[in-house]
Amino acid sequence: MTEQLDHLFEYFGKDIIDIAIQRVATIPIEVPSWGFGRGGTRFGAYKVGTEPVTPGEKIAAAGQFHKLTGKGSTIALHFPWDGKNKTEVRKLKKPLKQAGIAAGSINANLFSIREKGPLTDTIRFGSLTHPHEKVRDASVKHCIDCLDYMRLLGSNTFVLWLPDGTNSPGQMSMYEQSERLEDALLQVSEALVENETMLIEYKIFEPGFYSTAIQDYGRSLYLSWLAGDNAKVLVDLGHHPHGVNVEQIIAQVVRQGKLGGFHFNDSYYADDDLATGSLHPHQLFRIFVNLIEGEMRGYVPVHELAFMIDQSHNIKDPFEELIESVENIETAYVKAMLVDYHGLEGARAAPDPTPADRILMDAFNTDVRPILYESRRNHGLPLDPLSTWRETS
Ligand code: AFD
Ligand code: MN
Ligand code: MN
Repeated sequence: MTEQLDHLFEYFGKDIIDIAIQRVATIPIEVPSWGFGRGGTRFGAYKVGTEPVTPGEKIAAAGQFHKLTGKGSTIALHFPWDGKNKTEVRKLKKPLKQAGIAAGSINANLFSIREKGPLTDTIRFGSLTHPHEKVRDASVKHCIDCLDYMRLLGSNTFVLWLPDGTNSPGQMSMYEQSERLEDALLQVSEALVENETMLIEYKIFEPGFYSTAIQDYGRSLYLSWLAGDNAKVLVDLGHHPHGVNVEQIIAQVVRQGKLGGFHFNDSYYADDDLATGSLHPHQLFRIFVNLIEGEMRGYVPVHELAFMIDQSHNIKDPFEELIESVENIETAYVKAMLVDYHGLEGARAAPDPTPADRILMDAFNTDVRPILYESRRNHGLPLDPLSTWRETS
């Protein structure tokens, strides 16, 4: 292994490799409470009985995950799944402390039917864009309650993914859908104070199969400008139509100072929520290349973005699939750090795309495992977290 590392020192330069070893260890990657449970399809959730169920169990699992991988020092929470009121939310502090992790992004849930109040099954017609004012008001209130939970738990990131949409052209005026959304969103953004961030997620479809209220990055970006400095765009990798160039979206949003973070996952068809990097590792690499280029150009530093894994684990063990995802993210990030950006700039300026692409592939084709092992060794982590987990659990 030392030999392989020496070879990398020689080929890329010791400085570059040392930075990669250090930065891959410190890039924060958040895990979601819901990702430790087993997800389902509309045909069923095939639970095997070993999955954590209560919020406390999920937080404990996240603590183990953090000890094994060094990632997941914060956990994304989802309300009311992880707590229905302040008393329940306050109760999360103890398991978080015991697990040695902190609360990360706070996710509003505007798609689950509540036991009491206006958010009955009528939310199939929308939440912030519902035709009835009292449902819109209750939905805004839920978001504002989430801001209270965020402060209670010491977090400063609120995530809004809006399930609102329609299933047929007659269902709702698209003008009214837009107006209601903007009115409601402004009420939420006005409740934010300095250093608090609202990340606005977009998604092309589902559960609405005809229109979605925040359907693409253009809408999300416009809303984030409307909502002010606290609002930014959240890119969930599974939320685009086929063939969309996600890294180009990234460069454009970064240039506007509006990229807030990511929900990582991979997909073959749509929002499949499969393991990040399991299908499109080169896309993940290109995304990191664009983030690093943005940082080099003086835009947002990569480590200031919110990186979260948002996946639904239906077949594989959720804990193991999260480890796999973290390793794929680390791998893509390290490969992107090995790109000869100076050489790339020269080849692009020439312009000579052939060597430019060779520079990218040279980094992408490098076996970066010695770098990952070294960074884990430096932090007292198991070199192969998945094998260690299988041996010890
Ligand atoms: C759904 C959405 C979206 C969101 C997540 C948590 O597709 O990705 O982030 O729920 O609310 O999967
Ligand atoms: Mn998401
Ligand atoms: Mn999704």
